[in-house]
Amino acid sequence: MDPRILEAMMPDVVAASYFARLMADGYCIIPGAMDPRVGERVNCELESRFVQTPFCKGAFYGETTKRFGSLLNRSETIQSFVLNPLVLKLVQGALGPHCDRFNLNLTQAIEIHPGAPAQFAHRDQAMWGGPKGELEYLVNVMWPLTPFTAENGATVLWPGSHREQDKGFLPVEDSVVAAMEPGSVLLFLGSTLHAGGANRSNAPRRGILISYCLGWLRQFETQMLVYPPAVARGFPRELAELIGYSIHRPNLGNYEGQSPAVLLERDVPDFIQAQDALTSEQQAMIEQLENGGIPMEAVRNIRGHNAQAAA
Ligand SMILES: O=C(O)CCC(=O)C(=O)O
Repeated sequence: MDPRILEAMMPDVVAASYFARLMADGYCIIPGAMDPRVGERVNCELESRFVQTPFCKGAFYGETTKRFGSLLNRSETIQSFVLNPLVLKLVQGALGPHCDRFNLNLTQAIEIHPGAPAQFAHRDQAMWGGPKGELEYLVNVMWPLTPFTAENGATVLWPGSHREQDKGFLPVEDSVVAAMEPGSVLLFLGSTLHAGGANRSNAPRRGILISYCLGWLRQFETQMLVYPPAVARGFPRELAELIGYSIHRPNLGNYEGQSPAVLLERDVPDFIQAQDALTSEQQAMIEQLENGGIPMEAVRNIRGHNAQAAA
């Protein structure tokens, strides 16, 4: 059966099954997640940018690869990748327990050219200096625009490496190749060791990488500069919120004490009323306090400070 029909019939069962694989192996591939014609359209929309973009500089990106970001500025069709409901459900499952909301971390087109060597194996969560192994920071989503094969540089992953954070390198023999066709999608955790593969074929490998991170982290690609209010105003609300036009409770990322979504309104008022955006637990605590219910120590961390710092 067409995977998209199965998903339409039993969305929760399908999501639960892929989520279990993602968390057990550190990655999962969903065949037939998107009509491949959507990918073909994106490929055409990005064609001239692929051609005109210079090769990257530096050993990590790889000097026989091309990359460019800001994809929502370059193709309206990309919105259907970024907002894919099944993907968002899996991302919510992985990141939801560690944040009030998750954000778009980057959109990046990657073209690996013939002759490119394999990339250094790495974990994308290395960008952030917090503790590793206790929480997931990021989910990566790779949508192939050309077939991904072992010969042409398909992403290589180390299954289970998200449980071995102390190991920077693992034997190549333990890796798997994410071979897939356009229309399929690969999801992998920010804690999973992976790399772009070597391209030993005679044609470039193209893919679109979209990643989502915890809503309280600095994003890899500075989304609100890439999509300033004049641009984000034209996006669906859900997309604008993912970019960062939203509050991460309590009160993080505000503009004049309100959600930066206020900047998407046609007339932004000169005087803006600062407004609490608290978690439901904090709100309940305050209500209890107002009703004379609980001692002051219990609300010391109301701004997200720890109790000692706030004392
Ligand atoms: O192109 C790929 O398959 C993976 C790229 C990657 O892991 C990266 O650039 O961080």
